[in-house]
Amino acid sequence: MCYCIPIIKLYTIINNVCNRGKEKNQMDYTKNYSLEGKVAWITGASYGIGFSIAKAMAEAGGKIVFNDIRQDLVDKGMAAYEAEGIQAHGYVCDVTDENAVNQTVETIEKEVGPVDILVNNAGIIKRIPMIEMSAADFRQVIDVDLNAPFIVSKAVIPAMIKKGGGKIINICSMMSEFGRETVSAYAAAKGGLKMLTRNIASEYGEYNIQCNGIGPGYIATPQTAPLREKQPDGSRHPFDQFIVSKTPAGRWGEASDLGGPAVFLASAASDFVNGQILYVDGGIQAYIGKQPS
Ligand code: NAP
Ligand code: GCO
Repeated sequence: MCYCIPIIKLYTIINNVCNRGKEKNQMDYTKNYSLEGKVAWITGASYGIGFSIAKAMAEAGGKIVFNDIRQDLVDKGMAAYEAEGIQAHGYVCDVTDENAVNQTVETIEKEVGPVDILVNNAGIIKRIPMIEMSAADFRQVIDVDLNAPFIVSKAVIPAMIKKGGGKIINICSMMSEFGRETVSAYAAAKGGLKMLTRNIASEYGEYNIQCNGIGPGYIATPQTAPLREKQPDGSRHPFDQFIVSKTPAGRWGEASDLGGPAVFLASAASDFVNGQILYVDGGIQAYIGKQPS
């Protein structure tokens, strides 16, 4: 009498039961990172870091909203999202204009739904030695990089309170911690943005709103293109060589490197994470740097 058939059957049954349990655990685990049905507004996300964060949030199930300062740029952004198979909602809005922001929030709430996840991504930099920088230029950087995250966060928090919670992610910077030549306004803004992040976390945590920051290291986007430009003799920009030598990962970051950390901070998986700045910098802040050869 061959006993192998019942043994194989028994093994198959036990195997299925164990795998079902594993699949269920996997399902539960990924559920925590899902943004299914959440409205995510990533400011200034026609391209660059904002676009990559939006793409990752769409892949996690989020409904994507973005804005830019001109209709032609919004149209370009919409086409870029469509090319990725993402049905985004794009609006013309200068994030430094409080009336425009409040109007845009009203329109988003009507057309898409209340904002569940806000990513204050829009930002500019002006690289000018401080004593040569005009007060107007300094103010403009502070306006976009610090005042705007205040304005937009203030506009979306009431609906988040009403809804029982929300997520705010401020795109900070290594310059939230360090200075360097020519970026005084930017460092002041990003340092302030770190503390605004901590204050929103402190003031609105009781409403189940988590406010955290992401501090990208040096990322290859249009904003840092001048720091990576080839020299007239075809050699790499000195700053490019400097950054790569200071980064244990030995490379510039890609905008896509920020997608996963952003989805984590936007999801239920980070519901007890509040007021933190998550640095995504390839290890640059941990590293004293390689001895020059
Ligand atoms: P980027 O390529 O220059 O893109 C910035 C985006 O912000 C653009 O879409 C821009 O739109 C938009 N924007 C600027 N001012 C705006 C305003 N007043 N209203 C609405 N949108 C506005 O920059 P990025 O490298 O992707 O950086 C995105 C964020 O990450 C910024 O906050 C930046 O400070 C931060 N960051 C970047 C790095 C890096 O290495 N790249 C590192 C750390 C932090 P327009 O095209 O219309 O100007
Ligand atoms: C610069 C760069 C940096 C990066 C980024 C680093 O001129 O030093 O633009 O500021 O953009 O903010 O985290």
